[in-house]
Amino acid sequence: MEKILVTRSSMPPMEEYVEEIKDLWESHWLTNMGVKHQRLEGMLKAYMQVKNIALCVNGHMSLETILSAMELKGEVITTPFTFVSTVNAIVRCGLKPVFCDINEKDYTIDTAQIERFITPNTTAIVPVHVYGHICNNEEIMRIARKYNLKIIYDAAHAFGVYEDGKSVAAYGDASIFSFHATKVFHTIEGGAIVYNDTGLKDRINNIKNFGITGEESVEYIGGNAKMNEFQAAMGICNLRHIDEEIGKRQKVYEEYLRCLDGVDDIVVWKIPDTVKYNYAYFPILIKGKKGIRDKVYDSLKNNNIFSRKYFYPIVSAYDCYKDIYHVEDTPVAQYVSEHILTLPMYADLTVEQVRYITESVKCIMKL
Ligand code: T4K
Repeated sequence: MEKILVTRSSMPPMEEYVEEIKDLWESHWLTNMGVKHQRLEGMLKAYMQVKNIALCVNGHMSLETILSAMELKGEVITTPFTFVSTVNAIVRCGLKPVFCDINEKDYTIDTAQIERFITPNTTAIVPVHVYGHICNNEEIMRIARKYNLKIIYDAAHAFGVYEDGKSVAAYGDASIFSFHATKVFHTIEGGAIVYNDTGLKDRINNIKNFGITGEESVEYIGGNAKMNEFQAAMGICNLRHIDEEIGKRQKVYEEYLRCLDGVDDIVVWKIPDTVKYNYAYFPILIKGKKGIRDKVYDSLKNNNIFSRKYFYPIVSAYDCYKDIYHVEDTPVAQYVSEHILTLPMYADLTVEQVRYITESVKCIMKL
């Protein structure tokens, strides 16, 4: 039996990619904001309905770049139920993460609790649209306005998500996206910053290129976060197939729902009627005793099904953070991380595979 991994990168037709990269052999221009980079930026601006975008080498550097371009200082409120990148980027930019708990409904930041973490040192909120579940933007915006805070969304999982016809990329002062190979839309490795303030354009583009502002001038202490031409070419090809990609994922998702309907102790997030989802992940929350999720995870592995515990442990439990933070301070995040399991999800997952996965889950839960 072939291994079923948690995801599998979608590939455009090989001939299409080869055709797309051919002219790079003529131009010899391989990186540093070349023509493919510019073209993909234009295509993404239209697709994501945004006025400003900066492509980056990956999602992580997108977050570091925008945080430094905004010249933030002090404390930033975020959640520990995320990939470690979110928090590492905040810390690496000299900021202090302050952890707010998540809500039980969709695992995004619990907006009812944000205000109690605000101090005179708070300068921003970095909410995470985890799994592509949209945060309560209206409430986050109300709080940010009241306390004069910036909002930078970690939208790594949320490419192609819309609410009431509006792109998720339009929320906040800025959002970052990941275009990693494991994502709904990918550029092999890659990412992007979308942002409202057009005045930040030069600073962002300079910071992603070492802070260089001219042949003999460096105005910022930047890094190297540029997307190269081969990455951009992959993005151009993949973007042509994005509707098909999301459509196929939707079918997988619907099959999962059919197969898991009525199973006791398994909770699946319900897509709100107002949301056009991207079907990025298929997390299930397994209720019951602590340890049941691990039992399902291990047994699935024995059946050659490689689910993942995204996101366990929560970031505050990692060695590099555990002496500063306490997992008990965010009990919902802690509970969810111990009970969540992301089942395999990708466009080419077959109906038979979904049935095999869900039958395996059901059998294990009965034992
Ligand atoms: N913020 C959030 C909330 C994030 O989740 C992430 C990244 C970021 C920020 C940072 O964005 P990037 O800098 O990565 O653009 C994966 C991804 O590497 C990472 O992008 C993602 N989140 C995270 C949730 O998952 P791993 O360590 O779990 O990946 P890995 O190598 O175990 O791969 C998972 C599965 O994907 C494999 O079992 C098979 C499949 N796969 C993997 C690769 C590398 C493919 O099919 N093709 C591939 O090339 O982190």
